[in-house]
Amino acid sequence: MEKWFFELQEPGVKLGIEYEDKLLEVQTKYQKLEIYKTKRLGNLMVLDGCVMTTDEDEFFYHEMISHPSLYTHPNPEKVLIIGGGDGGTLREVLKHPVVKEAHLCEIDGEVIEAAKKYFPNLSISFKDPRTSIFVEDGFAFLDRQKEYYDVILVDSTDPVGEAAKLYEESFFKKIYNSLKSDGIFTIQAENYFYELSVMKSLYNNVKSIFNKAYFYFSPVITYPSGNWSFLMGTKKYHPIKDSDFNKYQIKTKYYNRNIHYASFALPEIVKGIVK
Ligand code: AG3
Repeated sequence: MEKWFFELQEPGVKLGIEYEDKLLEVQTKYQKLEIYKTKRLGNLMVLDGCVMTTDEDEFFYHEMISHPSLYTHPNPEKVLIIGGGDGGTLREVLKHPVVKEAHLCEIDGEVIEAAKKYFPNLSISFKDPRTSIFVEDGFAFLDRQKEYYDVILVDSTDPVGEAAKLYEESFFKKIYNSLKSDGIFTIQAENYFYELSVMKSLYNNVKSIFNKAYFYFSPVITYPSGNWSFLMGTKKYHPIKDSDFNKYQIKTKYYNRNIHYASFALPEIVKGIVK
């Protein structure tokens, strides 16, 4: 008997992934966490019914949420990740030899524990000596860190439920205050095929705090529409003019210099929501 996991990605549209075993199903304090061993995509993590990551396609998302900011900032020594409990973003951040401190602030400790057990390839950097992990709410955490970080990355779930507040203006104000005067931040930003209005309000919220905001894009095979967006807010630097690829090389599967430049090209329908 075939066993399938389905995510209802949009009314009338489901993504199906065939699996061999369900490895975990728990209701944590914050969300329902499921892990599957799939036939084709390695292990799959699901939160509240939504695909978070799979072993096979995780690199698109984790490389692309990290490297554009880290190659735009000339010296990203102190980096904070909010969310990102699976460790994939942390692993990418720590590929940069200039990073001295990588802080991960994840509200749900059970996601971190599940990643250690079921996603060794993602959670590998929890042990890195440059890593500090904080299991707490990002809002409260940011209040204690004034002008401390060079880069902040927000690697969260969709803007519903507990995570909705991570997409609001008041949160971006806190991020702004926790960044140094030339800091950069990037947040995962849904997709323009189904969620253009979400992207529009996110853009407006970021733009009202940071004077510069730039969308960029990447495929992520298992996410709604298969094409994902990220939004970068910067205090000073420009992702095309200021990015520097000569400083050092890192090993990636998707990201490179030309992908960096190309990813910031705006489709016509997105041009309509930015100013
Ligand atoms: N964070 C963004 C996941 C959004 C996926 N949405 C969905 N499947 N409906 C992923 C966290 C991975 N570190």
